[in-house]
Amino acid sequence: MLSPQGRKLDFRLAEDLAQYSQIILICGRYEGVDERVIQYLVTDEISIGDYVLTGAEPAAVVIVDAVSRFIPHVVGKAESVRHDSFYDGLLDFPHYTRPRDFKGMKVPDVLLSGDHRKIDSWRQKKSLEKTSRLRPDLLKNRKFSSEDKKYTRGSKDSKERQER
Ligand code: 4GS
Repeated sequence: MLSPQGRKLDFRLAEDLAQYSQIILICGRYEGVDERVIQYLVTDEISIGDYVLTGAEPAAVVIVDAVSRFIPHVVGKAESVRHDSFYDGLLDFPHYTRPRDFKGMKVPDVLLSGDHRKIDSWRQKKSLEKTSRLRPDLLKNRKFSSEDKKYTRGSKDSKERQER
């Protein structure tokens, strides 16, 4: 059942749910669902965030979308799912498409170099920088490689700033 008192949805829960062949999502409206339904029928309560909807249907849509990406072949490349935000504990790196130059804003040269080791290392660096700037909480329990450490200086400061 979808409910604000449930376990908060994140990528881990979405991936877990993708293992089931069937899921029934129960959506309450207004005051919710009769307590006896919850007691006798509901196995899990899931929340999509700390706010109250008038009906849980949009929350069900969110679950269907986030869970189905973990089902093989729903997303064309399994690799994209693995490289998405959160999956390796980091936010996604920036993406670029054509044209190479848009009003003077250029696609970084490294991405056009064809050197895939350099590209991977640039992406890792950008992911770490972005995560440390926007979501330092995600880095709290991370084991950093020595290369990682170069990119995340200042993340402790931004964490402290956020907590204040
Ligand atoms: C949520 C939520 C929710 C609660 C449905 C009041 C109508 C409403 N469901 N995550 N009754 N947040 N449900 O607000 O899942």
